[in-house]
Amino acid sequence: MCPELDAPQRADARIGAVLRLPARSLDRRRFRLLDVLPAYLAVRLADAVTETEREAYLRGVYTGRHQWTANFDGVQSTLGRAWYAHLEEDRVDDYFGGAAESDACVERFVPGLQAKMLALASSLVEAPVAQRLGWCGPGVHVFPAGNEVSFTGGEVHFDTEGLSEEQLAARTPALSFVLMLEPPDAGGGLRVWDAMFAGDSHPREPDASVASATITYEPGELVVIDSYRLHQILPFSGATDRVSATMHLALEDGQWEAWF
Ligand SMILES: O=C(O)CCC(=O)C(=O)O
Ligand SMILES: [Fe+2]
Repeated sequence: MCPELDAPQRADARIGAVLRLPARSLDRRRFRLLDVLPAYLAVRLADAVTETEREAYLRGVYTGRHQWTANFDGVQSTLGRAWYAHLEEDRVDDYFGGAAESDACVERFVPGLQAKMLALASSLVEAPVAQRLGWCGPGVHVFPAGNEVSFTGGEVHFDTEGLSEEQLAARTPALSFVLMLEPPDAGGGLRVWDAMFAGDSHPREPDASVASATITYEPGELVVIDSYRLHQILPFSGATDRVSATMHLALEDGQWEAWF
């Protein structure tokens, strides 16, 4: 294995930097995600989808624009429904009531994307991955150019919203996957910190003594982080929306399950 490392922004990082691998290392089984992830802030898999696939997915996302779900007064939209957004907006009934339609919509406009995300995850965790029963499967985030998230960046957060109190207490293994379909013109990377969930769901940005790294996404790249790791989408500029497919995973009773 010949890992390519993105250096952390402090030399004394307790854990390593970001591990960056070409997609072929997946085929060749030259690394095991679950073994290496604890030692890194994130794992990046370059060219996780072909350029042809990426372009087709992206086109489909925009063809389905009239079916996007607007969240948080339109600062972001999704194709398919995102659990954390519905939870925070008190729209849990819409999430579950609309789950089948959400999946149908993603499959209609971006055929094969959900299966691709599940297959990539399954390949990486080296086990079957099933969609969480009754929940929405993988979906797409659109953060529009020239809108709030582009100016301020996203919230500093953990991806713990889809985990029950029991799962949180047990620190059930949980992973977040982001497949970048279209990065913005500049900025819009993912900042990841050497800081893990410790019970506070509304964390502040750590001070500079906490090591962090910034992932500047390449088109077609898949990024995996531990869902308990602190992270934030950074501000971005230019006229291009930030479009990414997202999926969360948790290991429940020995079975990996996925949702958006
Ligand atoms: O799009 C990204 O880079 C991360 C998205 C994210 O943090 C989330 O969906 O929870
Ligand atoms: Fe997140």
